[in-house]
Amino acid sequence: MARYQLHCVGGSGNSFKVALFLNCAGLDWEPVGVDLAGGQNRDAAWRTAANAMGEVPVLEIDGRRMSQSGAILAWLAETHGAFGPAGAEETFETMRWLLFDNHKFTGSFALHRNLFSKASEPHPTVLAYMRSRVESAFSIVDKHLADCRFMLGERPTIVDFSLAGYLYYPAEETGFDLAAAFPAIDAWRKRLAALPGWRPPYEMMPVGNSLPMRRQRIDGSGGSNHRHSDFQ
Ligand SMILES: N[C@@H](CCC(=O)N[C@@H](CS)C(=O)NCC(=O)O)C(=O)O
Repeated sequence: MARYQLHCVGGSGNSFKVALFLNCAGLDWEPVGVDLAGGQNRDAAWRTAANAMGEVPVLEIDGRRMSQSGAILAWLAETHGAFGPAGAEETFETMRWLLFDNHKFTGSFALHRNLFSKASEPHPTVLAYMRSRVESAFSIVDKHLADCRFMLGERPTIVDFSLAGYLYYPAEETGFDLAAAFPAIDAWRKRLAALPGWRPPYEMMPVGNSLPMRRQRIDGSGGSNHRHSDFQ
């Protein structure tokens, strides 16, 4: 058994954030699939054993199970002395961006993706509202990245892993052509993808089941979570 178990599903960008750290830091880990589509995370026993918040990712080591990708990333950086902030100023900046990511950047993008490609009948007004939230948050990060290689400067940190969690899923899932709309984000995600250990999310976590895309349900092709990213 690997040292770390990451309870996750391939379609979970929040899980991918943690997988990125584990793989880029060269740690001994394995993905453990969670059946979100089948409601495993709503099961009382799973919540008691794995995460009372009912979410993935959950990182397990020596019987300890941790949730919330931002908290896990901070713990991993501290524990392994890798990809963490250096000094008080960067520690503050790290917290600042992790909160922005969870609330606005990933928060809006992941919800828009669910509505865009998975909800049965997304209301056009709601979809347009979520799209505008994404555009607002992404414009802020795009502007920030126009002047630096990584979010905190010259080297990659957990801030990059957190913000990049959903940026390698195909446009047919997310509804965004990132290369066309946000050139600085596109250039930065390519720099991250060049790091040793980087692999696309469905390759890194070929496990579990998330809700199938609307089209797959209509086609009857089910909820396989073993798709490919179109990012190169
Ligand atoms: N802020 C949390 C968000 C976790 C989250 O939203 N996980 C999703 C998958 S990406 C989930 O488990 N959703 C299941 C549900 O809400 O029922 C984190 O960063 O870990």
